[in-house]
Amino acid sequence: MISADTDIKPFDVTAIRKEFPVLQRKVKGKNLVYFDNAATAQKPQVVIDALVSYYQQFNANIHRGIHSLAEEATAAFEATRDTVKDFINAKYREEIIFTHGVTESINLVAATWGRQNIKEGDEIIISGMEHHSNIVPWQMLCQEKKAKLKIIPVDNNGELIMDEYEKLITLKTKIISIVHASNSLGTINPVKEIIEIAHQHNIIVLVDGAQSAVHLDIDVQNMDCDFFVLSSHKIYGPTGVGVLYGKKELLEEMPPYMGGGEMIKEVTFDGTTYNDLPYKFEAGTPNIADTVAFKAALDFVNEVGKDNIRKYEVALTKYAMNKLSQIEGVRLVGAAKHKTSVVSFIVDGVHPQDMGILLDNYGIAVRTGHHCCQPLMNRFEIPGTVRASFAMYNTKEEVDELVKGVEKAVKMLR
Ligand code: 7TS
Repeated sequence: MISADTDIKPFDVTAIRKEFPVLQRKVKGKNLVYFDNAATAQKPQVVIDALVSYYQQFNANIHRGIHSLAEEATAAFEATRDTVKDFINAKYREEIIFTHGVTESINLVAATWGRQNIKEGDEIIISGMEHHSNIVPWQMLCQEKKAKLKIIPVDNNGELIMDEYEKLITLKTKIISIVHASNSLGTINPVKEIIEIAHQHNIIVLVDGAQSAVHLDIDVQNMDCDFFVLSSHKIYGPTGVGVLYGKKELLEEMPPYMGGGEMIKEVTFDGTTYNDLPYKFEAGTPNIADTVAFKAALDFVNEVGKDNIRKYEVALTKYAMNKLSQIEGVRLVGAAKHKTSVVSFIVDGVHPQDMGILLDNYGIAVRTGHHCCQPLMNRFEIPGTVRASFAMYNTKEEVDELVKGVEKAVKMLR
């Protein structure tokens, strides 16, 4: 779906950039440098076109209508399910549940599988580098069930201490919910090893793929995770769409999350029978337009090639880490061996927020603060970091702009 006049292979960042209209804009009179991709990625024209064309040409509610528009909308919506299935290599299409995002997907599992299976005294393991959305739902469940939340510690490089992980497991451990790639440090966790160990103890594992699905090849069958969650908006797709992948046998045993239309087979005042997967978990009218457009984003990523993207992003990240670490007073946070394209840093004597405001004056968008990982920031005894996170359309020249901006800010603020 990349326009024919752009030569994309081998990886051509100039051509890629032309596909993202927002990159043409100025901020504070400067060319936009968008380094907040871990929060949300920008959208290529094909995604915007897919969104507009849905509303212009075949807007209709899905699954229920027999008229042409309803059939077309249903086909487009369900086509995204097939594309997601292939994107993460799920075995069955009914293992793909559409949600509003990672946050809802995790809450769904905690509220359904969790309520059904967690009893007083049971234990849930997460890690010290989780996003709040993979902490709070489990805390809420633990509070309700009088269960215990245990935390895999993080070392000074920002990697999980795997020996400690094994020690946390007991006969009471029921589920491990773990982030695949950290949003604040970029650390890629050894999820396959974590899952293998968990399964030896009959413990199921949820993998938070919010940050990994866009950068890494995801094969849920090979990984053997029990649940995998992702958000469209971090993979160049629209906001408001997410995925819960779950192994079919688990999803079938789980009670529904929300009640309403679509998730039922038959309703009488005496009782209700629930729909088959995946619809049992998709009550109400879903976010049809954004789900339809999500397919265009996945097709786009597949066309550019995840391998190509990853190689490029890794090189850019190394370049940025090298340049930033040479600035006096700059300290990189997180030195994991395997990382996504996230560079987090602090500057002696400069509050991350002040740095963020100054960089915005140069047109550079970074994220500052705790990145919804307050416990991790506490672990490093810092209030937060400045985070630059790279996508396929970022360039070396943009990194140079960031380095110049940080140097200027350091001089001004210290
Ligand atoms: N888990 C991780 C690892 C994340 O990075 C995020 C969002 C979420 C869960 C929640 O995803 P959502 O799509 O439901 O919001 N992370 C970020 C971030 O790093 N900056 O803004 C949002």
